[in-house]
Amino acid sequence: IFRHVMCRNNLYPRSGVLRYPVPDELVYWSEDYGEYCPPFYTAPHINGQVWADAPLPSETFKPQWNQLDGNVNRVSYHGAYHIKDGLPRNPIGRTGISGRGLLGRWGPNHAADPIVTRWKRNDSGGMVSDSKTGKNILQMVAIQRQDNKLWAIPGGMVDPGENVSVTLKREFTEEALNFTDKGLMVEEFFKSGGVQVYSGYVDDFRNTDNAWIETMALNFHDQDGTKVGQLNLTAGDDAMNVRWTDMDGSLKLHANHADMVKEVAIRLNAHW
Ligand code: RP5
Ligand code: MG
Ligand code: MG
Repeated sequence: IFRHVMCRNNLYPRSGVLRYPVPDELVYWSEDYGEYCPPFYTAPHINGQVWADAPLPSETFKPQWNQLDGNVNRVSYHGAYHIKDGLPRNPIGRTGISGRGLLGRWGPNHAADPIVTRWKRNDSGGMVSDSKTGKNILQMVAIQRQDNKLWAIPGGMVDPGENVSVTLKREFTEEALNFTDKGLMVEEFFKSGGVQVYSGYVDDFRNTDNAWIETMALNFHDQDGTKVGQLNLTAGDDAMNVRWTDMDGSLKLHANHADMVKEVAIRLNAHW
């Protein structure tokens, strides 16, 4: 299991709170770090939001950890997480900050990431291959995130009780098509079934010791480029740009999205 990087040793986003230093060798909870003393921070604006939990500790709010809690999925892909002093503990390790930061849920915050791909083609419609690897080049729909300006998969949070397949199509439509209903084609394309390439922890810069993002990433591939591969993309919601991006080993994406995308390249025997 990897040691998260993006949620360590930096200023917590949209705050003046500096994370307590966590060197590589002291990420895991099993490693002794006696003086570890992370600041507690929950962004004030999340209080009272419908998508957010109540503060803890609380007399009235008793989350059912490690299970489906009403509509809220508090189950981690990484098995049962520990509860320490009444708060769930990040399954990867220390982040240098406690509380929820910008995240709504204590424990896992479930997201879904649609990796929409097509083959790169020249003007006459032929597939384009890489001169070094000789393999055909894939393109993916990437958005540029407003919050950290990084290019990313157009993913989003799973609403309580929402089926992940609904989240995938909804977030793609919001962020890459600017809410425009392109009719049955997009509907059918997502229905045709994606292939799961990742489920688990996201090395996201918003993670804390008590709240973290987990995702399920699915590949939706337009093999002949006649479906979503034809669409004009328009950035919407919290995306500031959107484009078809060539997939390559040098691709730098938000969080650990490049690792998820790499799985797609391997699976489709594409250039990476
Ligand atoms: C990521 O944040 C997840 O993998 C997903 O892409 C995204 C969900 O958060 P928002 O886009 O809603 O901020 O790290
Ligand atoms: Mg979104
Ligand atoms: Mg998003």
